Amino acid sequence: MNTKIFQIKLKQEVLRHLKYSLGKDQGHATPYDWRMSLSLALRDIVVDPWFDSTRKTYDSNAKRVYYLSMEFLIGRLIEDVAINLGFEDVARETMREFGQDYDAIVANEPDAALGNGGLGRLAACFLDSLATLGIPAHGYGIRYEHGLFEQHFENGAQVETAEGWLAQRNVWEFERPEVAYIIAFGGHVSETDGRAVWYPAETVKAQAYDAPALGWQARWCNTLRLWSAKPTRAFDLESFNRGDFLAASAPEALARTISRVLYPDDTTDTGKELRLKQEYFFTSASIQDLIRRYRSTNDDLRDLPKKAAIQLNDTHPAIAGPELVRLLTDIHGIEIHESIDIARKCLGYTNHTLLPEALERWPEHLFARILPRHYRIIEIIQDQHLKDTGSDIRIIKDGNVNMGELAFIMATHVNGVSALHTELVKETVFGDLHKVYPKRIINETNGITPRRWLYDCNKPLRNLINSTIGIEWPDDLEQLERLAPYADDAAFQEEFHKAKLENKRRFINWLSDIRDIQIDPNAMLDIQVKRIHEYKRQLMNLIEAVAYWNEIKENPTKDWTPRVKVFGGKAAPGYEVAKKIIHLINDVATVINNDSATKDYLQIVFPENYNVSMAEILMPAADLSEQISTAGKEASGTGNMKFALNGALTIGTLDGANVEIRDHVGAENFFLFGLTAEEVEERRHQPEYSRRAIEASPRLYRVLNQIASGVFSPDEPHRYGSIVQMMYESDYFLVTCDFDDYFDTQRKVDKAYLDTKEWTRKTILNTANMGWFSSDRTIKGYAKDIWGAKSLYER
Ligand code: 26V
Repeated sequence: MNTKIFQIKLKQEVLRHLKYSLGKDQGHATPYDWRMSLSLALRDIVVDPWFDSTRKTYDSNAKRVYYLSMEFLIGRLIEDVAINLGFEDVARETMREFGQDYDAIVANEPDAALGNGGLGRLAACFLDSLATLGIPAHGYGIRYEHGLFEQHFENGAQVETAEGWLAQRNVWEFERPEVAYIIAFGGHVSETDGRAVWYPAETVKAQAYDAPALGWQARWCNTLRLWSAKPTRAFDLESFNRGDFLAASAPEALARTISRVLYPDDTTDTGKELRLKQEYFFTSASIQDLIRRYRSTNDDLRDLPKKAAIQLNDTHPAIAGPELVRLLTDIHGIEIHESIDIARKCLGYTNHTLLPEALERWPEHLFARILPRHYRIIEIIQDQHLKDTGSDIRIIKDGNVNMGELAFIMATHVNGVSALHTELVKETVFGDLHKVYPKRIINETNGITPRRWLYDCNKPLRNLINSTIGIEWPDDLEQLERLAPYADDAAFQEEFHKAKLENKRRFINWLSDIRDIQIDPNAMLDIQVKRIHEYKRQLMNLIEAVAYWNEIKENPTKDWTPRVKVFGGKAAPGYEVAKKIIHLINDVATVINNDSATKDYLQIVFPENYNVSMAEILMPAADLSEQISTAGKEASGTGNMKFALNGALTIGTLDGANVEIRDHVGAENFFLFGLTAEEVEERRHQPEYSRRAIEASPRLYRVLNQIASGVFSPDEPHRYGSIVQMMYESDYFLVTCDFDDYFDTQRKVDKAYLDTKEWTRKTILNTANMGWFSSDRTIKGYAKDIWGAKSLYER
C-alpha cells in the first residue's frame, strides 16, 4: 500500500476508534483519547502478523523458547510499534492533520515499569530480538498492578509513591479469561505406594494477559504472557491433580496481594514469604501452560526437550525445575528420576550477579511450609546429584534452600553475561559446582536492541547513518563498521557533532520544563544513570565533582572545561546507605549550583524518577558515560552499551562488559582507570587500605572533611558523618583507593573534550564499533549454544 493511501486509512481508523472505542468526538478529545485511538488503530495492524507467526509456529511444530522472567522493563510501546510497522511518519502526519502533536501523544503513555533495572531491561531487549530474528518464543512474567515505585525528592531525600500504570486502560494487552491455572500453596503431602498427593492449604488462580511482541518490520510477532492472580472460587478444582485435590480454603486476600506489586529491592535477599509465592505463582502457571501447549500437538512428554527450551532469568524462577518434575511425575506418571532428566534437558539458567547478598536463599522451614511437595522433590534432586557426582555440594544447607545451587544443578547450561563475569562465576559463586560440571558454565555477553536504543531514541543520528551507509543496519548492526572510514572526514565529523548537539538541546529543553536551570549545550554532559548501589560508586563520582569544584575555586581564571554532571537512579526503599548517597548528591548540587564563581564550569543535576523513557532522552545526549563500578562487581552493565552506541565516550573500570566494549572501540577511544578485579581482591587484604589512601590524597582528604563538617548540610552538619566514617573504616568498594586515578583520568577527559574534532572522531569510532553489542547477536548465541532454536521466517 502506498503511503498516501495508508495515511487516509490510518486517519479513518483513528477516527473510528475515537468514536466507537473511546466514545468521543474530535472536538472533545483529550491527549489521552488521541493516544488511545492511535494505539488501537496501530494495534489492529499488529494482529495479522501476530496470527501469522502463531500459525506458522503451530504448523511447523518447531522448538519454542520460553523466557521466564520476574521482570520485563518495557517502557512505552506506541512508538516502538509504529516504528516496527514502518508507520512512524504516517502516524506523525496523521496526528498533525488532526492538529495534534505526535510527540506529546507518545509521551502520554505511562511506562510499563515491570522491572528494577538491568535484568528486567535485558528481558525486554531479548523479546525485541527474539521477534526480530523470527524465533518462536514466549516471554512469561507477572502482570504487576504496580510497577517500580515512583521516586520524588523532598528536601533532597528520596520518597517513594506507588506506581499506577494500570489506572488507565492498557491497550497493548488482551485478557484471556479462558487461560487460567490453579496455583497451590501450603498444606501437606501424603505418600502412599510411592505415589505422592499434595493437599494444599490455599489456592489462587493465575489468569493470562497476552501482549504482542512485535519484531523489526513486523516480519514476526511473539507473545508476552503475563499472569494476574485471581481468587479460585467457582473454578473447576477437579481439573487439578486428577480429582485428588482438596482445597482447604481459597482466601481471596492472597489472590489480591500476589500480583499486586513488584519487589523494589534488587540488593538483598529479604526472604519474604510473599516474594516466594510470587515466584512460584508465575513459574507454575508458565510451566503448566507450556505443558498444555505441548500436549495439544505431541503425546509423549519424554520428548518435551525437543520442543521446549526454558530459560531462567536469574534464580527467581528456579522453582521451574522442581515444578516440572512434580507435574511430570505426580500428574503424568513419569518415574521421578526420569522426570529430573527430562526437566534438566529443558532448562537453562542465567546468572546476573556475584554479590553474595543478592543470591537467593530461603529458610528451609519457610520453604517447606509453602511448598512441601517441592521441598521433597529438591531433596530427591539433591540425592541424585550427590550420588551421580560423588561431590558434597548441597542445595539444602545451613537451614536454607539455595536457589543458585538448585538452578545450576537443574540446568543443562548456566551462563554469565559478560566474558569477565563468566570467568568470575567459574572461580567464585559456582567454583565448586564448576569443578563437578566443567562444561556447564558458558558465556553469553549481554546486548541491547538497536531499534529502541538508536533508531527510535536518536533520530538525528539515525538520519545521518541512513544517509551515509543505507538503511539495513537496524537488524544487522555490525554494518555500522562502515562508518569508521568517515571518522577522519571533516564534513562527516561536523554532521555527527551537529546530531549530538541537537540531542543535547532536546535534553536541555526537557530539563527546563522540570528544573529552573540554564545549561550551555556546549558544556560536556557527563552522565551516570543506574540504580544506586555502593558498588556502582555514585559516591566516587560525586566526590570527584566536589574536588573539581575546589580546584576551580582556587584558580577561577584558568580555562576549565565546562561540565554538567547528571545523576539518575532509584535506591531500594530499605537501602539506607543508597538513600543517604542520593540525599548527599542533592545537597552538593544545591551548594555548587548556587556558587556564582563556578557555575559556568560545573553544574550538577539529578532529575527525579529515572526510567526507560528518561533513558531514551539521556543516552543520545551524553558526551561522557560513567561506568565506574568496583572491578569484579558489575556483572555486565547494559547502559554502558547504550551510551557508547549513541556516541558517548566512556570513563570506566575493567569491569563487566566494559572490558569487551573497550576491546571493540579501541583502548585509545576509552578512558580507563582503576584497580583490576584481581588487584581489588589483593587490596582488601591490606590493613587500613582506605585510611592510607585518604592520607595519601590531600584532595580526597579535603572533600571528605567538607562533607563531614557540614559544608553541604549546614542545617544538619553531621548528616553525612556515617558516610565519611565508612570511607575511613570499611570502604568495601574501594572508592578511596581508586579516587586519585579517577580524578586524574577525568582531567584527561577535560583536555580531550576541548579538541572538538578529535573528540568527535573518537565518538564516531565508538558508534561504528558497537555493532557487536546488538541483542540480536546475544540471542543468536543463546539460540545456538543453549536452546537449539531456529528462525521461522523467510526473508
Ligand atoms: C535481585 C533481587 C534479589 C532478591 C530480591 C529481589 C531482587 C530483584 C532483582 C534482582 C536482580 C539483581 C540482578 C541484576 O539486575 N543484575 C544486573 O543484570 C544486568 C543484566 O544482565 C547486568 O547488566 C548488570 O550488570 C547486573 O547488575
